[in-house]
Amino acid sequence: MRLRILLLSMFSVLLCQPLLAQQSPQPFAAPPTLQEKALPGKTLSLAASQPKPGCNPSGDVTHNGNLVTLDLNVVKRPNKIYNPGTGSMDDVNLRSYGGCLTGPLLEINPGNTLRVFLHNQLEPPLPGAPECPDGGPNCFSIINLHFHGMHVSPAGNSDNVLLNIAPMTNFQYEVNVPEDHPAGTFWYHAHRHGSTALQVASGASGVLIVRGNRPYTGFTPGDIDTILHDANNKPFTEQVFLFQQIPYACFSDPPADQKIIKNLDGTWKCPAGDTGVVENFDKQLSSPTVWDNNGRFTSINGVVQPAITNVKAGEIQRWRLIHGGIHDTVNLQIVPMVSRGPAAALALRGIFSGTPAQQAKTIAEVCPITQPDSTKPVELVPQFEIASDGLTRTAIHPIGVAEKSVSGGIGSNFLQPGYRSDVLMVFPHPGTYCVLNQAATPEERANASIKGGPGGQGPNETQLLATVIVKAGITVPADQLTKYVEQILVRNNKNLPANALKGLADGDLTPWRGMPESGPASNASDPLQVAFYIGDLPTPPAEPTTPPGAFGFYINSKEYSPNRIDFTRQVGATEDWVLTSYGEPHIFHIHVNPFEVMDVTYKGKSIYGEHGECLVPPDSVGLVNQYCGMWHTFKDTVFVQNDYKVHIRTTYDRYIGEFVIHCHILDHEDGGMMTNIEIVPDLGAPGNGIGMPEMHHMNHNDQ
Ligand SMILES: [Cu+2]
Repeated sequence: MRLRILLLSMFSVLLCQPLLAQQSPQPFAAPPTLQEKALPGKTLSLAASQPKPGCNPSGDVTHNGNLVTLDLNVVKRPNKIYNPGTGSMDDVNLRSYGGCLTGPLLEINPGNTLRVFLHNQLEPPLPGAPECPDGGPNCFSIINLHFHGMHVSPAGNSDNVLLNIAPMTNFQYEVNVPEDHPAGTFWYHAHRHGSTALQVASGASGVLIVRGNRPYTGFTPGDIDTILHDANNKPFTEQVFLFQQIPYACFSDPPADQKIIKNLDGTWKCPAGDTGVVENFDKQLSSPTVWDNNGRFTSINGVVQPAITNVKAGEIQRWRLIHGGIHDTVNLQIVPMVSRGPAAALALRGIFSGTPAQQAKTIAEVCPITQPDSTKPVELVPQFEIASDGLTRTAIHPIGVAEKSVSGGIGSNFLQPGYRSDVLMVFPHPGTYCVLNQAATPEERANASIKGGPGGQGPNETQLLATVIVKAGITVPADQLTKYVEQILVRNNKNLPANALKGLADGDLTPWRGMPESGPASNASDPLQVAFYIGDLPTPPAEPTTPPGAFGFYINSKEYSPNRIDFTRQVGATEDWVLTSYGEPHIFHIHVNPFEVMDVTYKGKSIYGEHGECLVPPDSVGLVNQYCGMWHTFKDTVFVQNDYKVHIRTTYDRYIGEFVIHCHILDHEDGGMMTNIEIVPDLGAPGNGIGMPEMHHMNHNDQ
């Protein structure tokens, strides 16, 4: 009996420890920024020359007219990540641009030249480390820089992901952002084939914002930035959310027999004094369920489960959401917290403890999907999406409201790795809200069974991403939020041309649309195909052979070869593509030019009605098909669910050169799910219009 009491008291001490450890929430932090450096002969203001609070990235920035010059150091540096599972700050040592948990926030304007002196200060591999052949997950100290979603040249020292910047070397990038580049939310990340997933998972990514001040004149499209302000022309408060899923682990000695140290429940453990790292592709990244089971938490700008406190009820804010993870869906929903039950007292203050599994119970109690004592679904806080993948939509797309606006839409904001979503947020009343990564049913998981299913709709347990503690302000009835946002936009933009103002009153954003509607495609009757498949050749639906063909990560039955160009297309052409996955979903991403989602079909039938309304009914937990709301939107990254066909149209605008198409599940990319595309001046001319007659060295196509 005495033993039992002793055990019980020990147990309760253990249970209470995380609660004792944390008395205040993790504060929300914007991404770090580079220190401004003075131009020669100039001095900076005192404020600009002071080091900023928080992490200061290794590097600096100068502005000189249209030239933005960065010194950016790629380093592996010690850091700390909050772990609610233990209530402690875990020591980590990770690779990133600048050495903070995320790369510095970069802000540029259309017409800027972005000159980046990239200093790769990662240490070369130790003697005896594996060689670095082409492809394969290796060479973790070789890096480069990709400007995801940017419409810039892929050639030379611009957005060229075929570059290898070796350890302890420097490289000068020069990216000319055209005058007519749309304003929006983009990002940059490591993209050296073979080390992409490991480096991005380690934190080698950052947010790139293009800010525009071009007003809509009645003739030329304007920048959405010009209408997002209060009555005094002060821009709406902005919050940047770079979601990262850093799978740091501690390994048992000796290194030759590396095993991840785990708790009894299988989650990963870093004993006191140990340092978490991201070094082992197979053990930390490549399993489809590794992120679900490792007990790690999605971070936002490097902070786990931050509390956002600078929000007032009724205030419109612009949230820039960027999925910088490598593999797993973030199914973003925002729900008001229920202020009863034993867990509520701390939760209302933004304090959550425990492993993801322990937290799932708390979340079910304080942020339930149904209203207390009812089966009625909880009222979500709407996310008014104004741009997807950085490009302004034709209309405000309300996510999470049942009422109809111009484009309609309910449910979740499904963020897949690589996606961006710019949303206007209004919290209807003061109080605490949960920003959730909502769970999906097993059939809806990213890696659905061979039989298919909706797939890619969220984690297996609901996770808390952040809390929002909303101060008193203007209380808005929940069912009037859409009208409220539209009316404020109209009220604060009275100088707009009459037609634009009239449309804005119904959420129409056409005057600020990021891309013009595509023209007709030259190959509409015979579209290009991208078919993703992991498995033994041949790619289904072809009959399997005996013995089976080679196993691999395939696009159109081929694994990546740097020596092969699979698509050679004509600059200026507009063409259709059809994207499919077999067996499990993949994520299509193409560099340089965005594409327009023309249609999504399921078993040969469009999921859209005549005006883009979604014909697919919501499922049992209120999630809707993630393609709802994509009709005729421009994107650069799109989820390709097995059993669905995604029909896209793109124009190879302006730029020639070689770049890539790949799966944005980045461990798939490293595994071989990537292909080269080359845009040439003239498909009908000798050498495709490149080089001189008799010149052979331009062509490395070994097909
Ligand atoms: Cu994939």
